[in-house]
Amino acid sequence: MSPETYPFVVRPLPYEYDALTPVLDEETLHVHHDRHYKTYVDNLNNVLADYPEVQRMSLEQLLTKVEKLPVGIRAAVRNNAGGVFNHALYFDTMKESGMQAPVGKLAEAIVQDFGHYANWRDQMRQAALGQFGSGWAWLVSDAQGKLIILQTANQDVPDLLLYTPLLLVDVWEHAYYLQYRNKRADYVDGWFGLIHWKKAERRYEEAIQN
Ligand code: MN3
Repeated sequence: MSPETYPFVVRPLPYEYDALTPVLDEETLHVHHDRHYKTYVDNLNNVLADYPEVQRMSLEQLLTKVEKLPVGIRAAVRNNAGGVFNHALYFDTMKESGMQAPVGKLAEAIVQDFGHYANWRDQMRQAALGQFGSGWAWLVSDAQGKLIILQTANQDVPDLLLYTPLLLVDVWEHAYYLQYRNKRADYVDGWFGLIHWKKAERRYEEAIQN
């Protein structure tokens, strides 16, 4: 993530709206990206509009330096900056289906920490399906390169001072309901085939270098 600051902008999808079919159809991507994600960007900018001293903070700083925020906007910043961060990364770490397996050092780490890709997939799936209500399931790395699966509720992010997010799956109903109705499992199973493993690998390499 580049250190962008206010006013935050909607990042265009790095692929066409029909690129993720049939797992995610065009309508789902338009509604999710153009409306839901955009709303978090707009709301975050609105929240920060009257706080010039906060406008110099990056997205990561807004999410990690809560004590620097005026008390009255902390909850709104947490929810909307989280929504911006999570959605930008979610859309960026998917691609048209093709390569289905992890690569490089990340592939090695998955074997080391989970025994086998299939075990990792099972645990990631359980995290996504087991997240009660709206939220996210994450694969993150700590600074030593240990991989951890996490869940967060709503638009919360993992502790970015401890972890580098590598992958995440949005399990808010808005991510899948148009297409899958209540079948979250079918959506999550499809998501595994959209993972942009090269980008996840790049993020992992950065995580262990820093
Ligand atoms: Mn979403």
